[in-house]
Amino acid sequence: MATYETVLLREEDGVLEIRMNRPEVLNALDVRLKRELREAFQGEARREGVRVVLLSAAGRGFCAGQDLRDAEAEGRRTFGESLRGYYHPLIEAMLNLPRPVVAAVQGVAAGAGMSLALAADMRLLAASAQFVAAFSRIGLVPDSGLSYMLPRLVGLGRAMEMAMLAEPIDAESARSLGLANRVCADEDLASEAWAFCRRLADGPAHALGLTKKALQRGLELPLHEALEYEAGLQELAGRSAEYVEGVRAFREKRKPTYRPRDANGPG
Ligand code: LHQ
Repeated sequence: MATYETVLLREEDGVLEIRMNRPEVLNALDVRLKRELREAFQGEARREGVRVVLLSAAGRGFCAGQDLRDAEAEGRRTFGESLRGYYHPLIEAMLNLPRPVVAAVQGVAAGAGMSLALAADMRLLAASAQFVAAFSRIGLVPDSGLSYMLPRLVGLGRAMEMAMLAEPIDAESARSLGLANRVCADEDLASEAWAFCRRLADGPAHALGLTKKALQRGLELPLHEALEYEAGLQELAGRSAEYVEGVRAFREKRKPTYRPRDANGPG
């Protein structure tokens, strides 16, 4: 497994945890952290054996967005170049990964840090979690996919308010808005997140990858095309060892085992 300076990796039971590790600045995204996150999602997350990815953060905050002090290391790069060089490949790697990505969020997720959390397929929040679409506070516009993901998750009117007023959204409000799948006590976040990810990793990995695609495309396509797209994916899923195992387990009245037992097993 690769080793990085500002990203910690841990892999267990098919779950790869990608942990941002600049707690002293609330995991603000400097060039190195951006590069390492991008590499981890483009490389490590795609390795065989990884069934689920957990994005987490060290310290009291999830991510304070772009490191506003990192201008020097960014050199003469424009905002557009920084976005295209680092943020876009990272966000695309997360959304295009054919595996579930779960974010475990404690404390603040601001600006591009909020975008990162929203690019995960599901979010588990600690009670301390706060989303702040901080861009407008410093005279910027939503970026790193926020304008794409936020209205899809909460609807246009609420997304407008969040992006324009940039008020902090606490964990309970986030849950009622559809931004959180679960909320738990801060001290339980790591164990809850691992238990959640292990459950996903026990599932049919190939089918879950296709499920991610189906739901993403379902938001984009007209009904007829969405139905056709589903049918195409079902043709694939229906030919898999996972389906054979799922139906066999149903008939035998036992829980299916989707994790590969050997190189030829399902998964
Ligand atoms: C930070 C940061 C930070 C550096 C806290 N940078 N050090 C923009 C530009 C270019 C291209 C791409 O995209 C973007 C998108 C964006 O992400 S724009 C939004 C950027 N982020 C922000 O505007 C948030 C700035 N931070 C804050 O407003 C506060 O720090 C929040 C509300 C996040 C947390 O407040 P507190 O809990 O009171 O913590 P704090 O402010 O004391 O921060 C702790 C430390 O972290 C502190 O360091 P220090 O050495 O003074 O103790 C902060 O300076 C540092 N820090 N955010 N983005």
